[in-house]
Amino acid sequence: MIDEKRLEDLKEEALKEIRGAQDEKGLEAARVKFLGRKGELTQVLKSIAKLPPELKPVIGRLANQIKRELEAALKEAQAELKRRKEAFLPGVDLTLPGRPYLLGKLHPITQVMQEICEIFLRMGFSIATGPEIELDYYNFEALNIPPDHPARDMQATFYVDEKVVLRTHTSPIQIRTMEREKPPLRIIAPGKVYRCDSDVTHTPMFHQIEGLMVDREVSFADLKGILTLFAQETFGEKTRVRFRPSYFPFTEPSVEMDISCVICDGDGCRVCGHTGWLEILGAGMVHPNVFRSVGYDPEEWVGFAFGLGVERIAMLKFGIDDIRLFYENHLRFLEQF
Ligand code: 2NL
Repeated sequence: MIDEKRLEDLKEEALKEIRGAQDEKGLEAARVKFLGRKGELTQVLKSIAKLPPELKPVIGRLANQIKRELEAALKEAQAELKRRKEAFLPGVDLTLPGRPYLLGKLHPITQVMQEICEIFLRMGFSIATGPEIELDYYNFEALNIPPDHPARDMQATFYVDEKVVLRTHTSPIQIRTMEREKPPLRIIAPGKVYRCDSDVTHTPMFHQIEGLMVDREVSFADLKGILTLFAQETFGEKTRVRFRPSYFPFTEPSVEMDISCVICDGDGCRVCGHTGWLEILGAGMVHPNVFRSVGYDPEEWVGFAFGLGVERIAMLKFGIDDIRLFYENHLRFLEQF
């Protein structure tokens, strides 16, 4: 005798076979097995007539409901098989998971370089560029660097030949720009520079940003104001600065600018050598001889210039004590920024 339990079991068994069918043949077999002319559910439906009258409505309703459910499951399984067939391309498995999409990011030095450039762009400077392989003239002579100056020493400069060097700073960009354009001028010159030097704080290639402002009335106060703003935008508005007298052949007077230590805020620590201060750039008023070499009249034009090392700023910003980490291409290091 059929009862409700037996019908439910039949339904579960049928659903399992319908949903588990791997192809149309398997699905048709499942249909015949349960819903065919001699199918198991069909048999049940036929036998309802022989049931005692009080059981007929209950079993009959349940059996018909199960029949409808199985028909629906059959239809759904057919549609699924059709979808799978349509998705098939020779040699292509569309059911495989997608490959992970790895996002690249800018190198930390590039990030700091762009950030610094943007600060000066907001202050009205424009970006200038130039060649990395440079004439001795633009790298040294036009910058009032005499032939016996230490910066010309073979130790520091990569020579290509007697007259050609790898630029040791980005100043030649500014010399070329002044040769090309009439004052007033407000430019920054970012780029790669090369020096024969290698230890925890020096790499043979590093990045520099130089700046130059030339006009009829530019003062040392303008230099201090602009560089103070730069320091506060880069290291935070509470940053204090100080200027110490220094020497560069291409500026007079010359200074070096320090900021209050980013680690100890001036109290003194290992990073600032217990002074509370960190040197971050060199600057000064453009030397009259530099103006003469580009054809600007030093009686008419004045200007200030500055130069900074991008790696040094990045090391201070990110708290890194070995410059070489930037160039070893360890993804786990680079991905932190
Ligand atoms: C430093 C010092 C400096 C300049 C760069 C400059 C360029 C021209 C004329 C005059 Cl065309 N000066 N550049 C001036 C002072 C300092 O760099 O220690 N850099 C890392």
